[in-house]
Amino acid sequence: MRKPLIAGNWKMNLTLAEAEALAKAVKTSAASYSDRDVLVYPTFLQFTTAKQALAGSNVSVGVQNCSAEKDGAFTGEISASQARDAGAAYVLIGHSERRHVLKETDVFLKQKIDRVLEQGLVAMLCVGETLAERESGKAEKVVLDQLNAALSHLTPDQWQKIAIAYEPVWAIGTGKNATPEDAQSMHETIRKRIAELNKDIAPKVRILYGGSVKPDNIGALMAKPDIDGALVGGASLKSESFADLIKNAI
Ligand code: G2H
Repeated sequence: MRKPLIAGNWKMNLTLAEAEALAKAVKTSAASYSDRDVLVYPTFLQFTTAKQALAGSNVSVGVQNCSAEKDGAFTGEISASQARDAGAAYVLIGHSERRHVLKETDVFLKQKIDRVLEQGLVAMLCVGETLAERESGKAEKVVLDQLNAALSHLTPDQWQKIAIAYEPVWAIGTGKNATPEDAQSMHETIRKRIAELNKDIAPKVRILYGGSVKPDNIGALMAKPDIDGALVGGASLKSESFADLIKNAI
């Protein structure tokens, strides 16, 4: 019942010309698949170019972040309404690079979720534990605390516009990834918690895995019942590997 979703997080990479070329390649590679959704997150500066290159395709475009505020004097920020105005369908919220490098807090991320939902966009909330948290047996608590803080106040209608990306911090860009069994276990935990909040919505929410996902490991991850897609960084930057990821995501 949940359509697989493969999302490319381009992070702070690519020139404008490279982003345009990659977007055109993604348009071609996604074209033959109607049974899975494809999404890319360019930088703000590349957003419109990528969006135009993807016009008429089945690929959605999102932004990697937005402000917790509605509008006004917030230099360097972009608002959820500006993201919607530019044609974004998704907003990535709380990526671990923002939680850890930029010190974004759960309270702040909840505000961002509210801004995104006010605009009718899909908020993709990233959650995940550090290696120290996993090794001390706190992984589930950390992830559920992040989930509760950002999402436990949502109404049933708002839940329709939520996706979750579980990204263990120790697996991001490191070449290490959680085993499909470890990832499934956390995804199941997340879905159980959503069911406690809203049992009807829990089977419908897409929970993506992220952290060194590659064409050769996506199949085993996606074979697990609660893994509904992948949020891919490094391997989404090369047209051939992202094409293979889309192909193998089933
Ligand atoms: C995790 C992921 C994409 P990578 O950050 O969000 O990146 O696939 O490079 O680990």
